[in-house]
Amino acid sequence: MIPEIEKLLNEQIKYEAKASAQYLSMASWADTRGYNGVADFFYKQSEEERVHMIKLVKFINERSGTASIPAIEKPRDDFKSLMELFETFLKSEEFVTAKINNVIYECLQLKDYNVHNFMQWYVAEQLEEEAVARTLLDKLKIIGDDKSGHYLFDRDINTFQVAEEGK
Ligand code: OFO
Repeated sequence: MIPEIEKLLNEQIKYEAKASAQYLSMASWADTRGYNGVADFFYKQSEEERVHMIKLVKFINERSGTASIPAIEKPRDDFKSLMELFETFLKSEEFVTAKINNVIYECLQLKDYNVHNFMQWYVAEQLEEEAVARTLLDKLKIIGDDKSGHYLFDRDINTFQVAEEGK
């Protein structure tokens, strides 16, 4: 494996691990405030990010590289509102997308078409996750401070997610 690419993929492991920890923290935040639907949504998201991380670990190791498991800092848990929670979600996804685009850019520079091909799965995944994050944030903007709106958002969020995945 090209050393520069191995380094970038190892950094990507860290970003996926950070996203997984962040979403677990967000799930826990929601769980303790009566937003059980939102909590389930983020428990699932956290699990998905862990899967993304493991996929990278295996890929690096199977291609004669060495995956390095990173230490990660404590995720945020000081959200003031559902809106802030979902703004953080979107920002996190945009950050990961930018990092994935950078890996792809370097793959093309270094002609590593194998890794380039592997990373396409992440590109598709990011597109979907960013779209979900944006849509949910848009819905919260419509709802504003309306408490019954928050109740319905929490009740319906996982139905919505399934519909997005199945579309
Ligand atoms: Fe790993 O899929 Fe989003 O961040």
